[in-house]
Amino acid sequence: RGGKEDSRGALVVLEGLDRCGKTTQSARLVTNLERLGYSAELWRFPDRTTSVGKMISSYLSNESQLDDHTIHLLFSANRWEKRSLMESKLKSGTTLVVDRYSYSGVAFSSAKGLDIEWCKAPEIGLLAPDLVVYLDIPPEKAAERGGYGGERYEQLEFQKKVGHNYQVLCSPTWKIIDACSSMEDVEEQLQEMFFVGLIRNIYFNDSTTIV
Ligand code: 2DT
Repeated sequence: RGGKEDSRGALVVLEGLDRCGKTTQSARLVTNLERLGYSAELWRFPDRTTSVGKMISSYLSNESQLDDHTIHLLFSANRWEKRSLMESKLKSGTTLVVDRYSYSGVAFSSAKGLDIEWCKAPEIGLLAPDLVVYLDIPPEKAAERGGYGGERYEQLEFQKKVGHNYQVLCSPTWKIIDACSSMEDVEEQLQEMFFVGLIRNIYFNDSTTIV
């Protein structure tokens, strides 16, 4: 197990509503995989460190306004600018645990009323995950956890729409964890899914429709 040079890393994506525990659990999974001898990295989208990411960050914190289509395409561009690094990391054997990906892109933008097929289009050609884990929490429960910051989208009514869109996007290959369970339970289930539920194709299919 672990660290074999001849096998590529896995692309694992965590999705879910705000306050479902994605960030904590992504970090824990990476720590656990490293402990088991895997090469693993924690990634997140939006990646706010790039110039596109800075525009996104300023939009999210309400410091700037952008047309809904424009910001949608920036989120997508933020994934595209990371695609080649992502591919080379995976090919060199590093597993990437990614906190949000294309599914957030579609679920959030279509919650504003944008056409869902239009929202999916710019994601075509990005790397398809080997495993998508959805941390499932009712929006009301997530809101009770508090800590909704002041960022755009962090409002109950909007999160309800996003939750509905995730259900629309959810494919049978997604693994679902009840995010109301204890942190330890979620952590354990996630690790198990990494080993049991992972379907790792040898080659990436560049033209995969990922959403
Ligand atoms: P964080 O709180 O996780 O930093 O997310 N979002 C995210 C989109 O609208 N489109 C996307 O493509 C992605 C990746 C979800 C910041 C917010 O940005 C939203 C919450």
